[in-house]
Amino acid sequence: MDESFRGLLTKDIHKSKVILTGIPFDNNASVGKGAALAPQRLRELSSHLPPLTRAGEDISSCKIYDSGDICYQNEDYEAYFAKIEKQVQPYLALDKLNLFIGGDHSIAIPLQKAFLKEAKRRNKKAGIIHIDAHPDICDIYENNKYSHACPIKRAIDEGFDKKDIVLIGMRGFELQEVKYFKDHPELDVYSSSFIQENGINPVVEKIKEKFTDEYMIYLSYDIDVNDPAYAPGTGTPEAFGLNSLDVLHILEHIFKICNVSAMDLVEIAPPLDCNDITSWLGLKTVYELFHILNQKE
Ligand SMILES: [Mn+2]
Repeated sequence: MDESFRGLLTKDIHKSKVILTGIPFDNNASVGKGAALAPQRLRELSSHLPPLTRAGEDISSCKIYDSGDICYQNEDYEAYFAKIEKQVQPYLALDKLNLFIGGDHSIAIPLQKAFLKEAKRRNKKAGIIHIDAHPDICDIYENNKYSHACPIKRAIDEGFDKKDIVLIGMRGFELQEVKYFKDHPELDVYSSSFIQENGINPVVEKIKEKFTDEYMIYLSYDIDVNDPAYAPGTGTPEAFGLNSLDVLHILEHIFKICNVSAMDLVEIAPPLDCNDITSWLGLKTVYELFHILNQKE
């Protein structure tokens, strides 16, 4: 196997624009498992990928520092998440894009906690843009408060302001989540049907208006926001989703508008995939975003 991230890797963290960390953990996925294998599979596939965008733009000046994986060693979830939080904290303190490859969505729990701490240290407001078929705002799911159905609720418990959270692509809910939205209209929630009917512009305008320069953004990208036709390799496929170009365009706008200092890419499950379609989608999407990063300088 050739080198991963062809032409993009650097061993010098200070020369990097992106710090990549794998979090191979899927114990908190409720239906299909397999997301723990995504960091390895994406690295493998990346060795076949030239450093170019879909328009042929050269992204090779976007250097990536690969910090490796934070592995689960059968400790309890609280201890594992504390370990993640501790290990990523110094990376978040650097002025880079931190890209975390999961893993199921529960890995966002310690990441968002560490991110909030870093935002406070920088005297910035912390926002979350959650792009997913599911709101993940359950207080507890299958008796597990660390379930992949809970990270947005945990983020609110940690101190994120509800009005600083935007949920995009929603279409699969639990009853308790529908009730939570009724009780908390300050949360911005965009369904996949809304985007299908109105296009992405109203969402982009809202993000522009809400997330001014005083914010730093945690962007959470669950691959299942894409329709299962585009992303079949995921544990909780949800019908009636967005097409992959609409999702990419939303992400590109977010990168242009906001200071995205941390991003996760979660719920890609290679064992459930078909010809690596879903892994390729995730990988090629982040390459497009690296190009936006290059343009921002
Ligand atoms: Mn989801």
